Amino acid sequence: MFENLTNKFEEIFSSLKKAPSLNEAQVDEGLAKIRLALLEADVALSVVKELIKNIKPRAIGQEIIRSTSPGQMIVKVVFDEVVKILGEAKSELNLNVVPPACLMLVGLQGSGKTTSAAKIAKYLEKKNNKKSLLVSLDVYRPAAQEQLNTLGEKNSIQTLPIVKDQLPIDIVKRALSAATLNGSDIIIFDTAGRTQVDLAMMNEIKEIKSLANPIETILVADSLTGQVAVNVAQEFKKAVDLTGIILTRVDGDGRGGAALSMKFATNTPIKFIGTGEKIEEIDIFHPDRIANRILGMGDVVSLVEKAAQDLDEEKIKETEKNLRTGSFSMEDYLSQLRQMKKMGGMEGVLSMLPGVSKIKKQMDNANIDENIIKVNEAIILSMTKEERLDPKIINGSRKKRISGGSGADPATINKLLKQFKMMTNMMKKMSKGGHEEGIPPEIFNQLK
Ligand SMILES: Nc1nc2c(ncn2[C@@H]2O[C@H](COP(=O)(O)OP(=O)(O)O)[C@@H](O)[C@H]2O)c(=O)[nH]1
Ligand SMILES: [Mg+2]
Repeated sequence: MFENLTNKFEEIFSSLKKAPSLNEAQVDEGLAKIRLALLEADVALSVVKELIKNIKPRAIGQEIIRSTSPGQMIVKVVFDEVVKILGEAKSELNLNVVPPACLMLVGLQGSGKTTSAAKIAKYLEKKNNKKSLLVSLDVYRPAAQEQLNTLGEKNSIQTLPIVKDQLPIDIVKRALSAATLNGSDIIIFDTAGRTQVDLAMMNEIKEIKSLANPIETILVADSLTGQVAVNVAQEFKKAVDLTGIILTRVDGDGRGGAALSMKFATNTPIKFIGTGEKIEEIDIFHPDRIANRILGMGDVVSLVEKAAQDLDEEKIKETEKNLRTGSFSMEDYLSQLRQMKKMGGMEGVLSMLPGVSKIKKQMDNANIDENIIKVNEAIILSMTKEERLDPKIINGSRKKRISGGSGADPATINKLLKQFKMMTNMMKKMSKGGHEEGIPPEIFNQLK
């Protein structure tokens, strides 16, 4: 997520931070680099201008140039201004209405409306204990209605049964009475999309909107399309007055242009981000956490929250302790691999750690993905207790036995042993000199 932009910010900040003092020309040079990085990330020009305009007077202010750690203070200024551009506070769904509260999702074809409809229903069930009814109004694309209903059934969310050849308006009427009858708190309308914004599409949305009277009209936009997503949002905003935006495919978006531009360019808050194809891969949009990620400071709060939600805290504490005391073994590695699997693999964990782009590259080279996690699990399970505690003793004949037990070839076992070594070295380094890796000690301690 946003790794291209993050890498550039890390570079710019690290050279600013190195300088013991900064003069105005150096600050200007840093700002020029920031400007370029933002433009290359496909951030809207109006947003880049606004950011630089707000950062500049603060960055060249006397308090910074004269301070003892000018680079550090500039980072803080940039962070503050990015948070402002992103919208300052998180923006929740408005459900403050006599039920059923209608939410209407609009957007281009393939932007992720259907997936997001199911994600939101699940999210509201988990977080707010609300029962949703999923309703597809996409009568144009073949099997679109079935797609939503299948998703609903798979995830135990109520869906409106499909009546063949019914028009969207009639489906809305049926949904409203069905929701009242079965006591749904929320109706989520998944509307049809087009490949581009057109008049017929807008007219249909307006008609549906005036009948369903939704409390939230939410645009689902694909962050991978960058400024196109922003332009689409502006058009929808004009035509149907959006109350919020869901930005999807943020998981694959290295640039972050849409995320950074959306709020400022459309004056509409991003309410959620989609971070994967799975039903639970949706997050509230927290401007401060996103700014942390973009600026390479890591989304530690989300990481900790996620850890608390998904993971076995005792196990983590034990692993952390072993890590610090240098007795980190294959057993710990195995438990860590399992925790990682729960958290959506390496990618999920690493993308949230601060200063992590360097490490992540190493990991990419080591080719760690979820499949490999499974294979590694099998290999470790085929080791004896002795071997797990002290992998150094694994010689040729032991390798052969492990290979037989796990089904993995010796080369894969070697790779795991090498990875393990690399990982323990890296962790030793991080636990000693976390600060050098870009992790402030107070944050690093939270992770322990
Ligand atoms: N990686 C990723 N894929 C997504 C996300 N949201 C949706 N998708 C995928 O995008 C494709 C189109 O989504 P769909 O909901 O059918 O789009 P719709 O045409 O707007 O209803 C599907 O393959 C989804 O799995 C997301 O946040 N991340
Ligand atoms: Mg759809």
